[in-house]
Amino acid sequence: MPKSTHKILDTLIIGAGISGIGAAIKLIETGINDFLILEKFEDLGGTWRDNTYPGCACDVPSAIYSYSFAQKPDWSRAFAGQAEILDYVRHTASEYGINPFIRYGRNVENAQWDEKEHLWKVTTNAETYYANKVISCVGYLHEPIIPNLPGLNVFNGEIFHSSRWDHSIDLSNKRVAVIGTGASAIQFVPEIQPQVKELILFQRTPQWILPKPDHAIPDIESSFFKLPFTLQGWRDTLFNGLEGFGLGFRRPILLKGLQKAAEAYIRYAIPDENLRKKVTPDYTLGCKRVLLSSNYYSALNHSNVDVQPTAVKEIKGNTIVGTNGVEREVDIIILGTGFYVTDNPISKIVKGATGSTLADVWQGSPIAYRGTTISGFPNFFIVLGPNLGIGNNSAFIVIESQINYIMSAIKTMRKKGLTKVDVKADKQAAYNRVVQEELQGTVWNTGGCSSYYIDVNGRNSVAFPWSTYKMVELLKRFDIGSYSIA
Ligand code: N01
Repeated sequence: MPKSTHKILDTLIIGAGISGIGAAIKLIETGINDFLILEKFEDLGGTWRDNTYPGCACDVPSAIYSYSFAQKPDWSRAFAGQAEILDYVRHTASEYGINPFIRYGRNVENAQWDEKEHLWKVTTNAETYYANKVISCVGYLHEPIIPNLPGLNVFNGEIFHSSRWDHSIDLSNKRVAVIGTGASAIQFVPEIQPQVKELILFQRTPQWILPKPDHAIPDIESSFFKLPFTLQGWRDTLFNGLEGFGLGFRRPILLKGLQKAAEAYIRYAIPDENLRKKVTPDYTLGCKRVLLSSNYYSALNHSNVDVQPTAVKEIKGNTIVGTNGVEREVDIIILGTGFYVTDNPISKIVKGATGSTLADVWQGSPIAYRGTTISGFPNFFIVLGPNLGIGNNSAFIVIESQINYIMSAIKTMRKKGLTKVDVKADKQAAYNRVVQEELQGTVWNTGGCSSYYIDVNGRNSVAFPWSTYKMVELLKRFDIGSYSIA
């Protein structure tokens, strides 16, 4: 590598959420202290910092919603709330000494690979940084989708997205419309329903929902989990149990029984025949992420709730017009419309060896080798990358598996004195051919729904087609033979 005059870091991490903090902890463990985390906001925590909507909580059991190396025996609930999870992330960052490595208020605007120097030049709104490696930890549920609806930008009332909840707006006695009925909406709808005068839910597609076995965890249970091996044993049990769902996603016939249970739950929870019809999906359970809630359907039964099974056509003044022609005048609109998943904005600013961005190369269909490295983008690692979505288990498992792989790559580079690793295009293509073949029979591809798993080209760029065990195995160690090296 030619000599550069800039201060050069070993690694830059983009994003101080669960992935970024985890990567930093493991870098230090690997003996690398020559790194920084660039965080665009003024606080860490990622999705758990952004999402403060009422009722925001985990839909994965808390016992497995933590790093394997920083387990927490004393969650207050079986499915922890946002504040407790954010506290956990903050506490872990501080316990492992990560805070001094974070540079807040640094929005990455451009990241360019320098083929001569074997360096990434990363430009932010504040400063420019240089590093040999970049680990993107920006997540894929981060950039809110604000739908491009005619009249939305001149709506006369208040409007905000669920992930940017405006707590200064008082919802009491207001006419509130919610657009979107995904994982976020089903959590906040039961919380706001008692406050508002009218709640109009614009539901483009109903979701399959199962009851959520949430409960407060008594002290005695937490004390038990402080005994050696008990928490690990419980984590293993939950992990293996949730893998059963994964098997169903890959062999949809196995989900029939669960779908019957979900149908029975609708019958149990909703007395009104007409409302039942509106909320019953016509696609196979699992095609969209299966949701858990024990209070969403009961909230819909109240007389101040009006479920409109329609997409939204436009906004006229204070009136929302559905594509079915329905018109409802409201004071406030809450967008529960989700995130840019397969068109993550980071792809537009990361430029590889040829100067093309990830977005140029991907053309709407994100693709990576083992979900982590991209040919032509040397020394760039993407956590929660393409085709690693599991939907049935904790995201921590995916994140930690990828961090293992990345740390193994970094150790290999150090051991062999390498300054560049770039996955070979044919290895990347062969891996993804198999991924796509394996996805063919899964519920995500065959279940008859549209979901954020499927990109603009109709390709599934999100789901992982095998078990989580296989993912852990696949990402256990860096396979240098698949890479061009220098
Ligand atoms: O977003 P979504 P979310 N007009 O994409 C609708 C994670 N999460 O924020 O289904 C009208 O699921 C869209 O309709 P349709 C979790 O991974 C985790 O709720 O596309 N409607 C849908 O109903 C989850 O999967 C936790 O037809 C429009 C909704 O908006 C992910 O975040 C908790 C529309 C979007 O649903 C995203 O969840 C919460 C339009 N123009 C969330 N555009 C945990 O507990 C979109 N919609 C860990």
